[in-house]
Amino acid sequence: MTWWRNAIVYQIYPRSFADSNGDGVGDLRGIVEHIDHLTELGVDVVWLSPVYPSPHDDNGYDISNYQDIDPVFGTLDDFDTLVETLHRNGIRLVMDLVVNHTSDEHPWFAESRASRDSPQRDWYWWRPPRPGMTPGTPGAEPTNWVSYFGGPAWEFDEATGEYYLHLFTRKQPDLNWENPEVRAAVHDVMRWWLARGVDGFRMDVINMISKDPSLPDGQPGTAGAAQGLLADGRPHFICGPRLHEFLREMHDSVFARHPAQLLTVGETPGISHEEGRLLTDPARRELDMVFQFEHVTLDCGQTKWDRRQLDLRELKASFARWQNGLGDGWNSLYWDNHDQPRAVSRFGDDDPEYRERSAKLLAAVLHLHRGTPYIYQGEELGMTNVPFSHIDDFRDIESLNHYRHAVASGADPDDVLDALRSRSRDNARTPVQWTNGRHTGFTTGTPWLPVNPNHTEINAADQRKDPDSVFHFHRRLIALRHTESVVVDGDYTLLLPQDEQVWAFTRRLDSTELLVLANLSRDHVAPALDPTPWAHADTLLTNYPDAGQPPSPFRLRPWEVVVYRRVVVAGS
Ligand code: TEU
Repeated sequence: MTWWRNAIVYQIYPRSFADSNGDGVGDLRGIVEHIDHLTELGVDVVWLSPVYPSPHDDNGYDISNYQDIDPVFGTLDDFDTLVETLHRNGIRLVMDLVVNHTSDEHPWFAESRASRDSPQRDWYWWRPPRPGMTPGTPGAEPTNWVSYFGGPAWEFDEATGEYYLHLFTRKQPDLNWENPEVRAAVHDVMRWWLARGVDGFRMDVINMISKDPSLPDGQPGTAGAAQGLLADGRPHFICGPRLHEFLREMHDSVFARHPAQLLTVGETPGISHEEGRLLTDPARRELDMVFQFEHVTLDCGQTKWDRRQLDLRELKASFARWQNGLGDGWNSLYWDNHDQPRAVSRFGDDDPEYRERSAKLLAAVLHLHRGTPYIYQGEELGMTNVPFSHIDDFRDIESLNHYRHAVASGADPDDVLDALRSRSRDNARTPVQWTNGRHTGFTTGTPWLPVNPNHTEINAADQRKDPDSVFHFHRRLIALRHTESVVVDGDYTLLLPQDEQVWAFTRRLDSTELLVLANLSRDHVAPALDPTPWAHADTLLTNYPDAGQPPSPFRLRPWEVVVYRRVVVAGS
């Protein structure tokens, strides 16, 4: 069996994990110092967000050198120590590979922008202004595409009189994967890290590497009211014409030649489960799994800042579609990462009365689906969104740009702040809450982003001592995946798809069947399921202390989750 099928991955966003030298920014030695947190939890893999040299315009997702460590995080020696410490503790390490774009301070881009005749000009997407338009003025961009972080996706370069493409910030120019030299250079980088001992890659926006080379305009009117002349260019760069070819080539020239089995996970916004199947079918030799975004867009309108009430029926249907729609492919399972607001505040209930129960419920529901679960640092503690009060509290470029653009186009600043409070990526980026002490034990200096004031209530030190904590609940879920093959390989069936409060599903492998029942509300509910087959079932896991034998009829208390296991006898 492929090892990652029963593995649990823990994501570390190094800037916010643990600071060993008092400069207020987390670092590699900080991770080594907290290895016991990971081993006690029982995770199998760490995915490390970028630690490469970077101007940090987008917190390291803008890389200026692929083969070194940024001094703010440490040195290559520190990195080797981290790999060695993780491996000694039976934990693998997956690197973040950000190769849709580089930093504009990467030497490749410096060379490319030097002149129109540069031998590396074609490593990036350079285009002249729109004919008849004054270069550098609105509308003169080669296409009308909006950037993910607001404003046009093109930046005018005075010196050479052309624009370059940047789907993200202007300091993140897109590499031109049409050029075989670019692909070979990326493969070299990957081999270099593998030779250093890493166990795989999480590939940033990897489904954007192939663009339609004719670069057509986006459909006018598709980019959200605040964006003026701009439009949504995604149809021309999401899963573009050569994506599968590029991934197959990468697989053959990097992974197929590597002696150990690696883990590759592609970050793939905007894909359907059909595309997910193509990308992860092992026979096609592309990726092991992908991060899809369907479930984290269901509470969004045209953009993530337009909040929409989540309909539980849609969320369940989305999960079920992916569970059953991948054929021989494989799911990754996540609520949280460094780009998403905190799950307990978003899908759970972060009122102190329900916070712990709903954090446990969300964990149980996620981990008991079929796929590889990802835990984002702090999620195992039930960390919540942050009570930001002023725009100066934010650091994330996406949030700051959105505020600027929205307010400039007439939005009420209080409304914009309100949306930022619930959706900003900074919610996920406050320091991991280690203790109830000063700066939550994250740093002896001044943290780059202040800690959430609720660290006095929510912190690792308290939770590790409390067997009933969110932390220990995660530990039990992780152990369950390691010991119960039905969690890994069982068939999945969604029950009660129309229920607006209850999430119910079964997993079945041979004669073992699990029933997961979860109440995503503050009400007492009675799911309309026949309890008879479950009368003699064991209770495997629950977030209420006194849940015993299955009640008949089934009843669930506010935010209760319970997992039953039975042996199926023929005909039952
Ligand atoms: O994210 C890509 C992406 O499309 C989103 O997660 C995006 O950041 C989010 O929708 C914004 O609302 C990846 C990284 O995870 C992210 O941190 C980087 O900023 C981005 O790529 C650019 O490298």
